[in-house]
Amino acid sequence: DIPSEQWAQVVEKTGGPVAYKRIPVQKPGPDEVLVNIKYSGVCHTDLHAMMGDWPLDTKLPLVGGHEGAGVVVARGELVKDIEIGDYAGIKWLNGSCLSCSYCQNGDEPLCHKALLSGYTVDGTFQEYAIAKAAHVARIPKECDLEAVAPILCAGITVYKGLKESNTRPGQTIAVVGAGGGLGSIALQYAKAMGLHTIAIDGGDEKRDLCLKLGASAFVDFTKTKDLVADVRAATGDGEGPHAALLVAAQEKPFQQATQYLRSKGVLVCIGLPAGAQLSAPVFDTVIRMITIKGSYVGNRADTAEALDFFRRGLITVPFKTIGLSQLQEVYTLMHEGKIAGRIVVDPTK
Ligand code: 8ID
Ligand code: ZN
Repeated sequence: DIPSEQWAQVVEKTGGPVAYKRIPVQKPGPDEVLVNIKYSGVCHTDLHAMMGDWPLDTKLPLVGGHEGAGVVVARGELVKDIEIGDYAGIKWLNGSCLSCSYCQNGDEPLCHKALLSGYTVDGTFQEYAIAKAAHVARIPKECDLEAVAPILCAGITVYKGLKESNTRPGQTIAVVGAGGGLGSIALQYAKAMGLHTIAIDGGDEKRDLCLKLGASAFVDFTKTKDLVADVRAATGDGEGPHAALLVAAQEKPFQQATQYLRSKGVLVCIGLPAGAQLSAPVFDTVIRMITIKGSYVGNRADTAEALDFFRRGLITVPFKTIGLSQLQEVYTLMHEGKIAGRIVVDPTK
């Protein structure tokens, strides 16, 4: 009883808006599964995709979305290791070739043939979505599909970024954009890993959320007179954090973050603001031995590990659920930086 038609949000032209309409339900190919999406998180990447912010074209028309949690309802003939009725998650990495040197080494996000959910293939802002069985996240049955949805991009990405930061328990990491979707979840993973966090974002709603989620300090970028000094002062010895996880969707912090890092600190860049450039003074970067790196989603093992933190109850996702029909309103609020935590959409409403 899979219907032939369904509700979806479709980007018909770059720049938007999204159109809420009926479209056909697709059939999975031999190595694919069809997932009945129960809930999908809305990531800032979905807004970048609609707006054409990046130097990589999307498919058009496009069904966005890449944080989809649901139930497998059909599978291709080659699929043997996931059953009809299993919980499954469709994440940003919809598929990869599995045989190139990147895939062989567990760097599947770097595969040149990677398929991207809600970008180069249709994603999770529809009732039924398709992904390669090899890449579908295996969601444990005891997980609540509504609360787990944001783990499928935000969770995996910040968990991987924290690993890339090379921090150890007891050290301090700054989370830039800490009140947003990725940031609020990053505070949780960092805490579970035994790190102190300095949350950086703007406004009282986000401050209250970050402190509630266990941040040791909050620095308001909209109010501070000297952000670099305030971040440094928030560490015990005034030397600054051992690392910074940069998940903001604006360019400014990419010019600033190395300045408040402690010597030998690591800047992990994750946010992808349109047309942004990184910059840092060469002299200071060299003599203080600063590392600057990028981090891009996660592989299948990172996915399973990030889900296991959630399963163990270590991660509280701050989310609010609304109907998929209201997606354009979510984008408006997101553009204005007004969403604390994550918005989750219900495709049946
Ligand atoms: O794999 C990846 N690298 C990856 C995966 C998923 C998402 C990258 N991303 C990218 C998205 O495309 C987006 O550019 O990470 C960025 C953050 O995604 P999000 O968490 O879904 O966005 P959000 O919920 O809008 O949160 C962004 C937060 O940044 C704050 C905002 O107030 C908001 O809370 N922020 C901004 I905009 N400018 C800031 C600044 N100067 C800032 N916080 C501190 N300082
Ligand atoms: Zn995302």
